Amino acid sequence: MSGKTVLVTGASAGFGAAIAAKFAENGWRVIAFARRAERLAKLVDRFGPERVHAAAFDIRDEAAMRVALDALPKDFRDVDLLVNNAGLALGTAKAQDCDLAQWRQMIDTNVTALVTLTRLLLPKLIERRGAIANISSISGTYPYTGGNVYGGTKAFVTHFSANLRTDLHGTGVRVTNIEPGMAETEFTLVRTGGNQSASDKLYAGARPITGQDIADTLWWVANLPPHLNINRIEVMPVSQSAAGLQIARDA
Ligand code: NDP
Ligand code: 8X3
Repeated sequence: MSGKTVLVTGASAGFGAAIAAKFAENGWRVIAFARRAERLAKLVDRFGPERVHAAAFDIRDEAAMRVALDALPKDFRDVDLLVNNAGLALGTAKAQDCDLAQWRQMIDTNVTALVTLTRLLLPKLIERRGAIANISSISGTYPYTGGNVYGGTKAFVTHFSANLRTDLHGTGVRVTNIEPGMAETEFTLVRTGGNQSASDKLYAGARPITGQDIADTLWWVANLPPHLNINRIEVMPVSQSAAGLQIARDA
Protein backbone atom coordinates (compact mmCIF):
# COMPACT_ATOMS: atom_id res chain seq x y z
CA MET A 1 0.00 0.00 0.00
CA SER A 2 1.15 3.56 -0.71
CA GLY A 3 -0.45 4.63 2.57
CA LYS A 4 -2.31 7.36 0.70
CA THR A 5 -6.06 7.82 0.48
CA VAL A 6 -8.12 9.32 -2.34
CA LEU A 7 -11.82 10.24 -2.13
CA VAL A 8 -13.52 10.05 -5.52
CA THR A 9 -17.07 11.29 -6.09
CA GLY A 10 -19.02 9.74 -8.94
CA ALA A 11 -17.01 6.52 -8.69
CA SER A 12 -19.78 4.33 -10.12
CA ALA A 13 -19.19 5.17 -13.80
CA GLY A 14 -17.07 6.95 -16.37
CA PHE A 15 -14.07 8.98 -15.20
CA GLY A 16 -14.74 8.32 -11.50
CA ALA A 17 -14.83 4.54 -11.89
CA ALA A 18 -11.61 4.60 -13.93
CA ILE A 19 -9.91 6.91 -11.41
CA ALA A 20 -10.99 4.73 -8.47
CA ALA A 21 -9.67 1.59 -10.19
CA LYS A 22 -6.37 3.25 -11.22
CA PHE A 23 -5.59 4.43 -7.70
CA ALA A 24 -6.75 1.18 -6.03
CA GLU A 25 -4.66 -0.89 -8.45
CA ASN A 26 -1.64 1.20 -7.57
CA GLY A 27 -1.88 0.81 -3.82
CA TRP A 28 -3.96 3.79 -2.70
CA ARG A 29 -6.93 3.46 -0.39
CA VAL A 30 -10.02 4.64 -2.26
CA ILE A 31 -13.19 6.15 -0.83
CA ALA A 32 -15.87 5.80 -3.50
CA PHE A 33 -19.02 7.94 -3.43
CA ALA A 34 -21.99 7.73 -5.85
CA ARG A 35 -25.71 6.90 -5.72
CA ARG A 36 -25.64 3.44 -7.32
CA ALA A 37 -24.70 1.09 -4.48
CA GLU A 38 -24.47 -2.03 -6.67
CA ARG A 39 -21.82 -0.42 -8.90
CA LEU A 40 -19.79 0.65 -5.87
CA ALA A 41 -20.13 -2.83 -4.36
CA LYS A 42 -18.44 -4.25 -7.49
CA LEU A 43 -15.50 -1.94 -6.90
CA VAL A 44 -15.23 -3.16 -3.29
CA ASP A 45 -15.50 -6.80 -4.45
CA ARG A 46 -12.77 -6.24 -7.04
CA PHE A 47 -10.20 -4.63 -4.74
CA GLY A 48 -11.31 -5.69 -1.26
CA PRO A 49 -12.68 -3.66 1.67
CA GLU A 50 -9.21 -2.86 2.98
CA ARG A 51 -8.51 -1.04 -0.30
CA VAL A 52 -11.91 0.43 -1.25
CA HIS A 53 -14.55 1.91 1.06
CA ALA A 54 -17.85 2.77 -0.61
CA ALA A 55 -20.75 4.96 0.47
CA ALA A 56 -23.87 5.22 -1.68
CA PHE A 57 -25.80 8.46 -1.34
CA ASP A 58 -26.86 11.49 -3.33
CA ILE A 59 -24.16 14.14 -2.98
CA ARG A 60 -26.83 16.84 -3.14
CA ASP A 61 -27.90 15.64 0.32
CA GLU A 62 -25.60 17.46 2.74
CA ALA A 63 -26.78 15.47 5.77
CA ALA A 64 -26.04 12.18 3.99
CA MET A 65 -22.62 13.52 2.99
CA ARG A 66 -21.82 14.38 6.61
CA VAL A 67 -22.96 10.91 7.75
CA ALA A 68 -20.76 9.27 5.08
CA LEU A 69 -17.73 11.31 6.17
CA ASP A 70 -18.35 10.68 9.87
CA ALA A 71 -18.69 6.94 9.15
CA LEU A 72 -15.34 6.60 7.36
CA PRO A 73 -13.43 3.65 8.82
CA LYS A 74 -10.30 4.65 10.75
CA ASP A 75 -7.94 3.61 7.93
CA PHE A 76 -9.77 5.82 5.42
CA ARG A 77 -9.98 9.04 7.44
CA ASP A 78 -6.71 10.63 6.36
CA VAL A 79 -7.74 11.86 2.94
CA ASP A 80 -4.74 12.98 0.84
CA LEU A 81 -6.57 13.68 -2.40
CA LEU A 82 -10.13 14.81 -3.04
CA VAL A 83 -11.37 14.22 -6.58
CA ASN A 84 -14.52 16.24 -7.18
CA ASN A 85 -15.74 14.33 -10.21
CA ALA A 86 -19.48 13.60 -9.75
CA GLY A 87 -21.49 15.70 -12.11
CA LEU A 88 -23.83 15.73 -15.03
CA ALA A 89 -25.34 17.60 -17.93
CA LEU A 90 -29.07 17.37 -18.48
CA GLY A 91 -30.58 18.31 -21.81
CA THR A 92 -29.24 19.90 -24.98
CA ALA A 93 -31.99 22.49 -25.56
CA LYS A 94 -31.40 26.20 -25.92
CA ALA A 95 -31.81 28.22 -22.70
CA GLN A 96 -35.20 29.55 -23.77
CA ASP A 97 -36.53 25.97 -24.03
CA CYS A 98 -34.88 24.44 -20.96
CA ASP A 99 -36.42 22.78 -17.95
CA LEU A 100 -35.71 24.70 -14.74
CA ALA A 101 -35.67 21.51 -12.65
CA GLN A 102 -32.82 20.19 -14.82
CA TRP A 103 -30.93 23.45 -14.40
CA ARG A 104 -31.31 23.23 -10.62
CA GLN A 105 -30.15 19.61 -10.57
CA MET A 106 -26.98 20.53 -12.47
CA ILE A 107 -26.26 23.47 -10.15
CA ASP A 108 -26.99 21.41 -7.01
CA THR A 109 -24.73 18.56 -8.17
CA ASN A 110 -21.93 20.25 -10.11
CA VAL A 111 -21.62 23.33 -7.90
CA THR A 112 -23.33 23.14 -4.49
CA ALA A 113 -22.37 19.56 -3.65
CA LEU A 114 -18.82 20.13 -4.89
CA VAL A 115 -18.24 23.20 -2.73
CA THR A 116 -19.89 21.53 0.28
CA LEU A 117 -17.67 18.46 0.18
CA THR A 118 -14.61 20.61 -0.45
CA ARG A 119 -15.37 22.83 2.55
CA LEU A 120 -15.97 19.82 4.82
CA LEU A 121 -12.65 18.23 3.82
CA LEU A 122 -10.45 21.33 3.77
CA PRO A 123 -9.26 21.04 7.40
CA LYS A 124 -8.11 17.46 6.80
CA LEU A 125 -6.52 18.33 3.46
CA ILE A 126 -4.61 21.21 5.06
CA GLU A 127 -3.49 18.97 7.93
CA ARG A 128 -2.24 16.39 5.38
CA ARG A 129 -0.79 18.94 2.89
CA GLY A 130 -3.05 17.10 0.47
CA ALA A 131 -4.51 17.88 -2.94
CA ILE A 132 -7.78 18.62 -4.70
CA ALA A 133 -8.60 17.74 -8.30
CA ASN A 134 -11.76 19.25 -9.69
CA ILE A 135 -13.21 17.76 -12.85
CA SER A 136 -14.43 20.75 -14.79
CA SER A 137 -14.91 20.79 -18.57
CA ILE A 138 -14.02 22.64 -21.74
CA SER A 139 -17.67 23.72 -21.65
CA GLY A 140 -16.65 26.11 -18.86
CA THR A 141 -14.41 27.94 -21.33
CA TYR A 142 -16.00 27.51 -24.76
CA PRO A 143 -19.69 28.30 -25.18
CA TYR A 144 -21.76 26.04 -27.43
CA THR A 145 -25.43 25.88 -28.26
CA GLY A 146 -27.25 24.01 -25.50
CA GLY A 147 -24.32 24.34 -23.08
CA ASN A 148 -26.07 27.10 -21.07
CA VAL A 149 -26.24 26.09 -17.38
CA TYR A 150 -23.99 23.03 -17.72
CA GLY A 151 -21.21 25.23 -19.10
CA GLY A 152 -22.00 27.80 -16.41
CA THR A 153 -21.52 25.23 -13.65
CA LYS A 154 -18.17 24.19 -15.13
CA ALA A 155 -17.02 27.82 -15.47
CA PHE A 156 -17.77 28.06 -11.75
CA VAL A 157 -15.70 24.95 -11.04
CA THR A 158 -12.78 26.32 -13.07
CA HIS A 159 -12.81 29.65 -11.26
CA PHE A 160 -13.42 28.05 -7.86
CA SER A 161 -10.29 25.95 -8.44
CA ALA A 162 -8.26 29.09 -9.17
CA ASN A 163 -9.64 30.83 -6.08
CA LEU A 164 -8.95 27.77 -3.93
CA ARG A 165 -5.33 27.87 -5.04
CA THR A 166 -5.13 31.46 -3.89
CA ASP A 167 -6.83 30.91 -0.53
CA LEU A 168 -4.71 27.83 0.13
CA HIS A 169 -1.50 29.75 -0.53
CA GLY A 170 1.11 28.70 2.00
CA THR A 171 -0.70 25.56 3.17
CA GLY A 172 1.03 23.17 0.79
CA VAL A 173 -2.34 21.98 -0.52
CA ARG A 174 -2.32 21.51 -4.29
CA VAL A 175 -5.31 22.27 -6.52
CA THR A 176 -5.72 21.14 -10.11
CA ASN A 177 -8.60 21.86 -12.45
CA ILE A 178 -9.02 19.24 -15.16
CA GLU A 179 -10.99 20.39 -18.20
CA PRO A 180 -11.79 17.48 -20.51
CA GLY A 181 -13.46 17.74 -23.87
CA MET A 182 -15.60 15.04 -25.42
CA ALA A 183 -15.27 11.75 -23.57
CA GLU A 184 -17.19 8.53 -24.03
CA THR A 185 -18.72 7.63 -20.66
CA GLU A 186 -22.35 7.50 -19.53
CA PHE A 187 -22.38 11.31 -19.81
CA THR A 188 -24.40 11.54 -23.04
CA LEU A 189 -26.73 8.74 -21.99
CA VAL A 190 -27.55 10.76 -18.86
CA ARG A 191 -27.74 14.04 -20.77
CA THR A 192 -30.24 12.65 -23.28
CA GLY A 193 -32.40 10.82 -20.72
CA GLY A 194 -31.13 7.36 -21.71
CA ASN A 195 -30.95 7.68 -25.50
CA GLN A 196 -28.27 5.08 -26.35
CA SER A 197 -28.42 5.70 -30.10
CA ALA A 198 -27.87 9.46 -29.60
CA SER A 199 -24.88 8.63 -27.42
CA ASP A 200 -23.47 6.12 -29.92
CA LYS A 201 -23.98 8.59 -32.79
CA LEU A 202 -22.09 11.39 -31.01
CA TYR A 203 -19.01 9.28 -30.39
CA ALA A 204 -19.02 7.26 -33.63
CA GLY A 205 -15.73 7.65 -35.50
CA ALA A 206 -14.55 10.48 -33.20
CA ARG A 207 -12.08 8.56 -31.03
CA PRO A 208 -13.21 10.42 -27.91
CA ILE A 209 -11.32 10.66 -24.60
CA THR A 210 -11.78 7.58 -22.39
CA GLY A 211 -12.14 7.27 -18.64
CA GLN A 212 -8.73 5.61 -18.63
CA ASP A 213 -7.19 8.70 -20.30
CA ILE A 214 -8.45 10.93 -17.49
CA ALA A 215 -7.43 8.42 -14.81
CA ASP A 216 -3.91 8.30 -16.29
CA THR A 217 -3.77 12.12 -16.43
CA LEU A 218 -4.82 12.44 -12.80
CA TRP A 219 -2.39 9.72 -11.76
CA TRP A 220 0.43 11.78 -13.31
CA VAL A 221 -0.78 14.95 -11.52
CA ALA A 222 -1.10 13.16 -8.17
CA ASN A 223 2.37 11.68 -8.30
CA LEU A 224 4.37 14.79 -9.18
CA PRO A 225 6.85 16.03 -6.55
CA PRO A 226 5.09 18.04 -3.82
CA HIS A 227 6.66 21.36 -4.88
CA LEU A 228 4.82 21.26 -8.24
CA ASN A 229 1.21 22.33 -8.82
CA ILE A 230 -0.51 21.74 -12.14
CA ASN A 231 -3.07 24.55 -12.06
CA ARG A 232 -5.21 23.43 -14.97
CA ILE A 233 -5.23 20.90 -17.77
CA GLU A 234 -7.39 21.31 -20.85
CA VAL A 235 -7.55 18.05 -22.78
CA MET A 236 -9.50 17.23 -25.92
CA PRO A 237 -9.56 14.37 -28.37
CA VAL A 238 -7.61 15.28 -31.51
CA SER A 239 -10.90 15.03 -33.40
CA GLN A 240 -12.42 17.97 -31.46
CA SER A 241 -11.60 21.69 -31.74
CA ALA A 242 -13.32 25.03 -31.14
CA ALA A 243 -15.57 26.22 -33.98
CA GLY A 244 -15.70 30.00 -33.53
CA LEU A 245 -18.39 32.67 -33.43
CA GLN A 246 -21.72 33.03 -35.24
CA ILE A 247 -23.59 35.98 -36.78
CA ALA A 248 -27.36 36.38 -37.10
CA ARG A 249 -28.08 38.94 -39.87
CA ASP A 250 -31.09 41.26 -39.72
CA ALA A 251 -32.11 39.70 -36.41
P1 NDP B 1 -20.83 9.51 -16.08
O1 NDP B 1 -22.28 9.79 -16.28
O2 NDP B 1 -20.26 8.30 -16.69
O3 NDP B 1 -20.47 9.53 -14.53
C1 NDP B 1 -21.03 10.51 -13.67
C2 NDP B 1 -20.82 10.10 -12.24
O4 NDP B 1 -21.38 11.12 -11.38
C3 NDP B 1 -21.52 8.80 -11.91
O5 NDP B 1 -20.68 8.00 -11.11
C4 NDP B 1 -22.73 9.23 -11.11
O6 NDP B 1 -23.06 8.24 -10.15
C5 NDP B 1 -22.19 10.48 -10.41
N1 NDP B 1 -23.27 11.36 -9.96
C6 NDP B 1 -24.10 12.11 -10.72
N2 NDP B 1 -25.01 12.73 -9.95
C7 NDP B 1 -24.74 12.35 -8.66
C8 NDP B 1 -25.35 12.64 -7.42
N3 NDP B 1 -26.40 13.45 -7.32
N4 NDP B 1 -24.84 12.07 -6.30
C9 NDP B 1 -23.76 11.24 -6.38
N5 NDP B 1 -23.14 10.96 -7.53
C10 NDP B 1 -23.65 11.49 -8.66
O7 NDP B 1 -20.10 10.83 -16.64
P2 NDP B 1 -18.56 11.25 -16.71
O8 NDP B 1 -17.68 10.23 -16.11
O9 NDP B 1 -18.30 11.69 -18.08
O10 NDP B 1 -18.61 12.54 -15.80
C11 NDP B 1 -17.75 12.76 -14.70
C12 NDP B 1 -17.46 14.25 -14.64
O11 NDP B 1 -16.75 14.63 -15.79
C13 NDP B 1 -18.69 15.13 -14.58
O12 NDP B 1 -18.47 16.18 -13.66
C14 NDP B 1 -18.80 15.68 -15.99
O13 NDP B 1 -19.44 16.91 -16.03
C15 NDP B 1 -17.34 15.79 -16.34
N6 NDP B 1 -17.00 15.83 -17.76
C16 NDP B 1 -17.43 14.87 -18.62
C17 NDP B 1 -17.06 14.95 -19.96
C18 NDP B 1 -17.56 13.98 -20.97
O14 NDP B 1 -17.57 14.33 -22.17
N7 NDP B 1 -17.93 12.77 -20.60
C19 NDP B 1 -16.17 15.99 -20.43
C20 NDP B 1 -15.82 16.96 -19.45
C21 NDP B 1 -16.18 16.86 -18.17
P3 NDP B 1 -24.54 7.73 -9.80
O15 NDP B 1 -25.38 7.92 -11.01
O16 NDP B 1 -24.33 6.30 -9.41
O17 NDP B 1 -24.93 8.59 -8.65
C1 8X3 C 1 -18.54 17.62 -21.37
C2 8X3 C 1 -17.81 18.07 -22.57
O1 8X3 C 1 -18.07 19.40 -24.69
O2 8X3 C 1 -19.81 17.80 -24.15
O3 8X3 C 1 -18.24 18.45 -20.32
O4 8X3 C 1 -19.65 19.86 -22.92
S1 8X3 C 1 -18.89 18.84 -23.62
